[in-house]
Amino acid sequence: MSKSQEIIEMTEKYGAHNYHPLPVVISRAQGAWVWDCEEKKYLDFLSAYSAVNQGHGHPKILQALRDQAERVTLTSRAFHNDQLGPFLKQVCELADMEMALPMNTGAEAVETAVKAVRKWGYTHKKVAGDQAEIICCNDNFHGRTTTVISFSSDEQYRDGFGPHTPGFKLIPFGDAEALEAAIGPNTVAFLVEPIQGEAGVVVPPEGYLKKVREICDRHGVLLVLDEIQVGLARTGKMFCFEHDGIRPDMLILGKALSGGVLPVSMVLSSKEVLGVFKPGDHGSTFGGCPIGCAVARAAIEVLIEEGLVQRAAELGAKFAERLASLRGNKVESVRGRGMLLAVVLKESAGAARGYCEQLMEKGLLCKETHQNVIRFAPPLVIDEKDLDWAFDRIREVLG
Ligand code: IF1
Repeated sequence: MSKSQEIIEMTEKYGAHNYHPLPVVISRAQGAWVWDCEEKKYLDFLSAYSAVNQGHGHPKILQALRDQAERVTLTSRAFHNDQLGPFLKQVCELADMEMALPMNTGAEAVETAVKAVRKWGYTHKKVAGDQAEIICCNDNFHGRTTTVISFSSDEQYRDGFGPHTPGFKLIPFGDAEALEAAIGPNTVAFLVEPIQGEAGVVVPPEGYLKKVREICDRHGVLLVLDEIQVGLARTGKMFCFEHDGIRPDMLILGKALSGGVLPVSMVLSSKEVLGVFKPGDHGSTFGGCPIGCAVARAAIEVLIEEGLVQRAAELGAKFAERLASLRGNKVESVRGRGMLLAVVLKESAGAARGYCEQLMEKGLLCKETHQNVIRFAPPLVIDEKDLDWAFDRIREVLG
């Protein structure tokens, strides 16, 4: 039995079966490439769901990790540490926000956002106790905690995990009129992904966020954008909302904030909104830890120094055009923005999973989402010639 096979069996035997991964065991990685236990090499076309925008094993980020590991890794927030202040300042300036609150995983940051807008609703909008309502979209993905799945529209994510947290209302994604109709006196926020990732890289109609911004303003509703997957250069802008020329009231970041090295997430907003948290209201043992902050500071510098925003825009536009040329027997359409792309398969083509397995055999790692969509999201540092190589493999399988 191969080492990889042995590891897969061990993982299946001792691990809960909450995933169905492709049968590849990654043991090391560099840039856009990963190697399995038998030293077979694969091109990473998922980037850990856009967490590894800066590429695997980035030397600058790893150096920050090593340096900080030697100094101090964790202090808790009972004391200050010398990495947190500079990190908060850097991200606030990057996003042009007044205040930030660091957490670890994306779902925790979404939970933090929910708590902040609810409390803002009670203290500033004068909503009656426990009546605050948050509007979200069908087919959203914001994480896996019990409150976050309470506003999922996906039965698999919700069923069997109740009782669910009340206070959420769902509307169709991309429909500004539906938002206006759903807003009531107790609505405190609209939480939305600028592009729905898990739903299958669904880009809303042109002008959607502009209309949403205007509606939220008119009703005194906070616009909260979950940019955990689409933020930080992935779509060809530092933040996806820049495509629409608007600004959110609250921004949620995660994944690539640490370049995929440690779980670092964050909620950014105004002093008015994040100011609702008083000492003791909220926290996290690891949130804002010096090692996370040091790594994230380096990860953000890499995005800027290496021009990864521009790179995502240019390489993404080219690659999208090439993918579009594959439309035909199997490929129905191509969608996405920057380097967050997806091909939608025709119903007659069969399940996306099988194509991901074929691509894996050829050395290209992609992941299906739902039955008929394959997402393409390589690290933004990928070489152009590696993109050419990937395209040839994709054409062999989907052309
Ligand atoms: C898994 C999906 C992607 C996210 C947005 C919050 C979170 C996520 C927009 C929560 C996380 C991850 C979770 C991961 C797979 C991946 C995913 F397929 F599940 F939906 F990317 F599309 N908001 N997305 O995309 O962040 O708590 O995980 O740090 O296996 O569940 P987290």
